[in-house]
Amino acid sequence: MRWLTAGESHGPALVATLEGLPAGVPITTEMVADHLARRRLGYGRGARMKFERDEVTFIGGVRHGLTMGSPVAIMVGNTEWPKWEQVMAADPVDPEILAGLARNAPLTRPRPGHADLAGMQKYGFDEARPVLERASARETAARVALGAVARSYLKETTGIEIVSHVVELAAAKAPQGVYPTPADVEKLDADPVRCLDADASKAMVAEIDQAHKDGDTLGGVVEILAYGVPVGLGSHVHWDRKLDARLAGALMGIQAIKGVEIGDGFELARVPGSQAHDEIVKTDEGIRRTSGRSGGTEGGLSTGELLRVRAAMKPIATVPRALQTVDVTTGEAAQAHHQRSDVSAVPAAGIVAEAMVALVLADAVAEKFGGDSVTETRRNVRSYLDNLAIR
Ligand code: EPS
Repeated sequence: MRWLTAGESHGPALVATLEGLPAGVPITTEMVADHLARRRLGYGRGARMKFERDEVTFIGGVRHGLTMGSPVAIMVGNTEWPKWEQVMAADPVDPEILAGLARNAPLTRPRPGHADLAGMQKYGFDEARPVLERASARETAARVALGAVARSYLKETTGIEIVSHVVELAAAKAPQGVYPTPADVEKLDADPVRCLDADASKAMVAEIDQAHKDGDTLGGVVEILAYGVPVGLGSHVHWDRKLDARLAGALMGIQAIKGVEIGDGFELARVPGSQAHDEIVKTDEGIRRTSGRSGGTEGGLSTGELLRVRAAMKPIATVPRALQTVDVTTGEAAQAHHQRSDVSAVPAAGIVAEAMVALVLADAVAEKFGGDSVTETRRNVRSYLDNLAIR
């Protein structure tokens, strides 16, 4: 399976394509729109989330609610586009018109923590607009659109279901070891910070309120759980086939993510081996593990237990209480540019992380089970599981 996105934050639309899906995956505009709406939720988002809408259009690959086996292409329109039509026009615009537009003022004071400075240096721009337009987390809307397709494929072929929740927001933490299930998703989506624990949720909201007052921004940690992952996705035989490596790379590829853990991750480095692994026992349901510390992968293979990964998001780089920088036109010390920003986008990052996990698992399922129709893939999955020699 291969996928790509294109489009800028203030461009006309984002586009995303996914190639390698079988025929017969149920997907509709409404299913994609529902996931995009989930991504816009979350206490602490900025003004743009309130007035902008994501407009979903299928361009290819789907007919009457089912994929056809051809590449799926989805467009997510930016309703803000009319305001940016000249600033972000693909074709040249009269420089006099551009000079009169406040929106087009050159962004020469790069924000620490954003791609602005290194991007300008690398690509030879004298201002940050062409860098920040693509570095922006707006692009994650395209990934969530594809993630909606990937999760439908997973559910149809293997029954895999993905859930995420916010476990830390700045200093506020949810109790450890509580894993929401698909039955909790509605409740999670209704919570302002997508946290299952009511007290922790209140503490997270309070953190955001305080940061808003202080002109600051906040990061946090999201946890993603995948239920129903069969044993044997990924492989131990080569580094780039390891499922945990693929998950870590995909999650690290989300804007502002600075750390990824599989299962208990860093905590496992602090305990002896006798307390770090998941012991293997024979139960009435077959061979199982006594705990889930590994996060459901061993040696780069899925174990068939609950898949659990975490991603740490740094605070948003557009800090209202602007940070120290250098104006690249004058070389003088300056304050980083700031117009508006989110205080925190951690709840949204959880939805994006779900999409990335769905895309990685979809790729691993397609690789393991193949199939050109959902029926064929499902048959292959069943045959594999029914014929496992050790179980
Ligand atoms: C973003 C900055 C903000 C967010 C944007 C991501 O946009 P602006 O600079 O126009 O206020 O609103 O996120 C989205 C538009 C979105 O759909 O998630 C950034 O710098 O990453």
